[in-house]
Parts: sequence; structure tokens; C-alpha cells
Amino acid sequence: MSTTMQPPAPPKNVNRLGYTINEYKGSDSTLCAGCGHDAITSQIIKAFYEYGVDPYRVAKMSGIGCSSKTPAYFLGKSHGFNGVHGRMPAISTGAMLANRELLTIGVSGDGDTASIGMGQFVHLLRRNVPMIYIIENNGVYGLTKGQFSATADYGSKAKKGVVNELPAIDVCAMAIELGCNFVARSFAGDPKQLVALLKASLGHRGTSMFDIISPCVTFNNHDGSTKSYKYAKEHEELLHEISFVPFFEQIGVDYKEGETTDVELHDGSHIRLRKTDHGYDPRNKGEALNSLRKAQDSGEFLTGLIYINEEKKDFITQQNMVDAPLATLPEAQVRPTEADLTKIMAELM
Ligand SMILES: Cc1ncc(C[n+]2csc(CCOP(=O)(O)OP(=O)(O)O)c2C)c(N)n1
Ligand code: SF4
Ligand SMILES: [Mg+2]
Repeated sequence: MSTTMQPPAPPKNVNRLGYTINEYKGSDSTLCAGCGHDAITSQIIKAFYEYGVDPYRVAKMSGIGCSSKTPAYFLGKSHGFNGVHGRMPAISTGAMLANRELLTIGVSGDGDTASIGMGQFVHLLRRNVPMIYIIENNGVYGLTKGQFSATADYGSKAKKGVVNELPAIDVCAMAIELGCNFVARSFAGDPKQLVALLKASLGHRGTSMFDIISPCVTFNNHDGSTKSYKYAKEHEELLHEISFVPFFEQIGVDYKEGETTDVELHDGSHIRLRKTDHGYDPRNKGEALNSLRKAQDSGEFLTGLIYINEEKKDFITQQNMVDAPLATLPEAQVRPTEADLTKIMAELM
């Protein structure tokens, strides 16, 4: 009797790089139980695992705040840099210029970005630095015990009843005005949408900006807050249903023509947007800005891919950087010789 050799069964529970999801986890969270930031951490882990990102290529950046602590809780084998409060954009820009092969993800808070960090953040956006930039938006400075941040809505109430009398900065509208080409808004309580958007950002080249409503259960989850779980669930308006087809999978046709819009990303992946009643087209800048304005007036919060444009050059390309990462170039190539310096000095005399 002859026995035929069976091919080895494909490994289970590993992604296309052969890694299990454990390779994408970090240390245990020290945040308050139920904090929205922890939910976002879980979705980052899932998205990076499912897409099959090499953890050794990733640089995790952050500033200061509860949100800025979270890179410690995912991708424990990746590089990381925890900067000064509000200064993550400059550090990320430098890191990307030095090593264009990094895949950079920054996690910030509404305070870290829209209050103290605003001066740096706007330049990151207009430069189109290639990185994922996540704002975990709870409307307060969670780490310093719940003061209003610059994204707190006008008229919303703090836990002790104080009313916010300043207008909110809409970071999505601002990002679109400044030329950011991937602008998304999501909710920590909507994992399916968030994972699809995060995977899409992995296929985009340029800044992918996320404004994610992430309730602070300790200081901003009461009645009168517009960043609580209850308010977000009651006022969320989905612009579309999102699915993501990575470049390494076949594109199936699930829906009738006209019901969906497909957007091809830089790496050949596709975002598939199934239309809702909004009939929204995220490639139309004017429509994006109008919709955000209307939503702000009516107290709704729109979620989904707010704006995308795959045409604009990223900062590294605009700067005509050499193909090799600067960090790998030998000193002889990055430093003028003594003779060259003497010549330059002589010309300036
Ligand atoms: C230069 C400087 N100013 C002020 C602080 C105090 N501080 C620490 S975290 C923080 C705000 C954090 O808020 P946010 O970025 O929204 O993060 P969250 O804790 O809400 O996630 C402030 C004001 C600091 N650490 N450094
Ligand atoms: S204070 Fe708020 S933002 Fe900070 S960990 Fe607790 S719930 Fe999260
Ligand atoms: Mg905050």
C-alpha cells in the first residue's frame, strides 16, 4: 500500500508575513478602565496585523497626555519616541526625513495637538509628511484632570457644570483647508469602521489624519458633554459604509454599480465606500467642507472618510530626497570635505 505525502497545512492565525497578532501587541495599559483610548489601541493592533505591516519598520511617535502614552500598548517591537508636549510633529518630520523607509504612526490628544501643539501640527499638515497622525479626541486634558481643550464644543459642560464659552476647532475642516489629503473622523466605539480606515491609511502616501472621538470616562462622559459615549452614539452620522481591499487580495464585486465608490490608493489597495443616504463623495473638497460646517451647526458628528486625494506629492518627494535613507549614508557623502569648505569660505570673503 502506498502512502501519499500531504503538503503541510498552512499555518493558522498568522498574517501574510507569518506573524501572529501577539507580535503587534505592547505592554498592558495603565489607563482608566473603559477609556476610549484603549479601544483605539486595540483597533491599531488589529489593522496592522491584518494588513501585515512589518513591526520592525514602524516608528511610533507621541507627545504628552493619556493618549500619548498609548504607543507603549501596541507594537511592542517597533521603534518609539515620546516627545515633549505638542512637539511630536517636528520630531516625526525629522525622523521621516532621516529615514524615508520608516512607517510612522503618531498618536496625540486634542490638547497635545489642537492646544499646545497647534503651531507644529499645521506645518506637518501643509507639508504632507508621510505618516499616520491620530488625534484621540475627548475634548479635555485627561491627564491633568479634565480642563476643556480647544476641541471642546461651544456650550458643552464640564463635569462640575462649567460651560465652555469658546468655539471648538474642527481639526478635520482645518486639515482639509491646509491641504491634507487623507482626512478621516471616527469613533472609538465603532471598531469596524476604524479598522477599515486605519488599513486604508497604510496604503496612502502622505499625512493621513484621524480625528477619533475617544471618550474620557473619568472627566468627560456625563450629560452635557458632547464627547461622551452616549452623545457620540446618539449623534453619529455615517457618511458611508467602508470596506478595504488590500493590494494583495482580489477585488470582488459585492454591490450593484452606482451603490459604491472605489478609491485606489498609492500602494494599489482599494477603499470601497458604500453609499448611505448622504450620497457623499469624499473626493470633493467643497462638499467635504460644507458637510462639516452643516454638521457642526446641527450638533451631529459625521464619521467616515471625509476627504481623500491621491494626487498630491508627499514631503519627501517634494524635497527631492535621495532614494537611500539619509540615516544610512556614510559621512563622506553627507559632509563636505575640508577642501570644499575652504573653497566656499574663500568665495564668501
Ligand atoms: C509644556 C507642558 N505644558 C503643560 C503640561 C501639562 N499637561 C500634560 S498632559 C496635558 C494635556 C493632555 O491633553 P490631551 O493631549 O488632550 O491628552 P489626554 O490626556 O486627554 O488623552 C497637559 C496640559 C506639560 N506636560 N508640558
Ligand atoms: S483620565 Fe480620561 S483620558 Fe485619561 S486614562 Fe482616564 S479615562 Fe482615559
Ligand atoms: Mg484630550
